[in-house]
Amino acid sequence: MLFTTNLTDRIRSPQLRISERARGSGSPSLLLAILLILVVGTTIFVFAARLYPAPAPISRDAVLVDRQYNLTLYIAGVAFLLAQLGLAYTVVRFRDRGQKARFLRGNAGLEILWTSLTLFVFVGLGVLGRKAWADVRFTAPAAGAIQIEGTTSQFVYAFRYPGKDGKFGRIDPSFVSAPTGNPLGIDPKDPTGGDDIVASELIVPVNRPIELLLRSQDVVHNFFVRELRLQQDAMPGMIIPVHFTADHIGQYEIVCTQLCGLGHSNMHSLLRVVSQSEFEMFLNRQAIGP
Ligand SMILES: [Cu+2]
Repeated sequence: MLFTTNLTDRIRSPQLRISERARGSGSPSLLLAILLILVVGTTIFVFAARLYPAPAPISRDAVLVDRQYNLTLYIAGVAFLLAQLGLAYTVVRFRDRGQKARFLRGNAGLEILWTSLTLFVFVGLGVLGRKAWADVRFTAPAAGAIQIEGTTSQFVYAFRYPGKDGKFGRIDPSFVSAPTGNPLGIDPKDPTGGDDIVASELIVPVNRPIELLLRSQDVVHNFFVRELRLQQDAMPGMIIPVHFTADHIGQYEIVCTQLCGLGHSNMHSLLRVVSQSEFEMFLNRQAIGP
């Protein structure tokens, strides 16, 4: 009974409540501020020290993508730094000292300021980035681009070159038969398909524009080459063109970045950027046949 009376008295007395809270510790707010500073410091260190650098770019568009990525990273980095340090300062500065909390109705001017600032930054970055992204998709490839068709299926890539006539043969799903050497279903009666070359790796000459026509035979797959900074889904029923010009001879991995089934993790191929003469040798070798 005594306990109940005491408790009621304490709740009723605001002075008592405030003085009790004043005895609270300031350490949780300090700890939170230190934790925030540590998280910010570690994050900035990881990016600034370039602990996980991307492989060197091998096309002009890849350089544009890197430039855009860095710009976005710097702007987002500054916003992240200011927001987190502001938060750390606020939790310490306005920690509970037993004072009465003040209610603020908000500040319309400030709301308008940071909303329009955010809008400006996002739209601005989008407009600036349109070149890096849209250049390989919505513009025509340079004149004289070599057309290569890239077909994805569970869990392989097949690349088709049009052969000497420069024309791809007609494709019909009813002719698809990997065991008989026709994985893409090229119509045997179409004369333009007789010289088509099908390879499991993408071989391209250096410094020549390539137009890659992406298709899929079954589910959504993806064509991703890190060094080209080019990543594009392949959709069943669609032909999606992308183009690139690789300016460094070498071998680069092509991976599928869509979870396309149980064998997804094994779905990869190679992009071989070779000299013009090596490319011609490859075409001639394939044209003669096995
Ligand atoms: Cu796939």
